Amino acid sequence: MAWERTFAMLKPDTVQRALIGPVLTRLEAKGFRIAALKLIQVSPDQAARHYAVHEGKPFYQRLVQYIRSSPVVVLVLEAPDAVAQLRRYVGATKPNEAEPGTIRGDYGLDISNNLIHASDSPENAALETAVYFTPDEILDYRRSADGWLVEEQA
Ligand code: FUP
Repeated sequence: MAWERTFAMLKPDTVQRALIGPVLTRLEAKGFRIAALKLIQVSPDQAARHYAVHEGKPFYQRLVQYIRSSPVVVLVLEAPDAVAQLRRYVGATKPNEAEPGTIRGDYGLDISNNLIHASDSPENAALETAVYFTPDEILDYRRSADGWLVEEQA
């Protein structure tokens, strides 16, 4: 399985609840390689681009307001099959459907304050990455442990 990139955001509730460290620890422990990482305040333009797919839905305004209510951490993560792997690890959107062991299942109670966003396809990962990162901010490197995580080298 080829290594691919995905995009993730540690949302305002993660930052405000001082859970950046625990969530990053889990992502690293799972094996994701961090290709880019920064703490930012989402701009109105970035919020509109990120959530364009939800424009017009009843929760859209609340979503945009929420994502701008605190700094967030944006990340580009790499792994074999990274998009699907991260979605599984994040857990379901609805808190009562997020399995224990997932990030949302272990840390969250609410559909809006659900800790982390993860792209749902490689195409959306590329689009969302471009909302928050310039190409030079995404680093191409290998870790010595990558060969212990998966037999096939990145
Ligand atoms: P997810 O991919 O699991 O992050 O969920 P979606 O892309 O479907 O939704 C994006 C965000 O909108 C979710 F993180 C939470 C919010 N949302 C609501 O607040 N109400 C809804 O009914 C659906 C989504």
